[in-house]
Amino acid sequence: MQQRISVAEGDITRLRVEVIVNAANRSLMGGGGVDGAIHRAAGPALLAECREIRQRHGDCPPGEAVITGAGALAAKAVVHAVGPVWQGGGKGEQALLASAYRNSLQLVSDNGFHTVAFPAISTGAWGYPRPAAAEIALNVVRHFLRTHRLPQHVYFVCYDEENTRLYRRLLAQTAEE
Ligand code: AR6
Repeated sequence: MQQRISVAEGDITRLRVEVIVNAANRSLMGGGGVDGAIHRAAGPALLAECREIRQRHGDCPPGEAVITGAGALAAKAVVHAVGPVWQGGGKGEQALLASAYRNSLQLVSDNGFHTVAFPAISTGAWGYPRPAAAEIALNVVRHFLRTHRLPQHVYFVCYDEENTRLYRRLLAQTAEE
């Protein structure tokens, strides 16, 4: 199991994987942070696809995810996952964050993709405490990999050293359990 999860540091748009997960908002119309970086690198085709999905299905609520092509990115697809805004922990944030990861993995699996990269959803502009978010991300991914053939490899992409250390430590700790 261990070899199916990796931690990488840097810009998620540069990673060579089949699917890149975006930390989107319910409008799917782009934004700052990793969302901005992905839309900038993917170009207008990605936004056009998101707009079409929104016109057909409306907003994407927290905990949900949708899949599109990847525009100019080297990846084959982008999963736009909407995490919760952190409001102190009493508004179902844990379940919503877990659901955002789970639904993203399900889309990757259903579409036959082997490799996927996640950013640390909700931990930037939306203020989710990093250690708690990392623990949820890792638990959901581990459970999903145990019960599904695909994806074969999941990358957690950290944008800074602090988060990289956090994920590496957690990965090592839980591997021993
Ligand atoms: N590659 C990997 N990780 C990144 C990158 C990158 N290029 N850029 C930032 N991060 P955030 P959220 C990290 O704020 O908290 C947007 O405006 C960042 O350091 O991107 O889910 C959306 O449109 C942090 O650890 O997403 C929404 O409105 C993590 O990605 C809102 O922000 C997530 O930070 C979503 O907020």
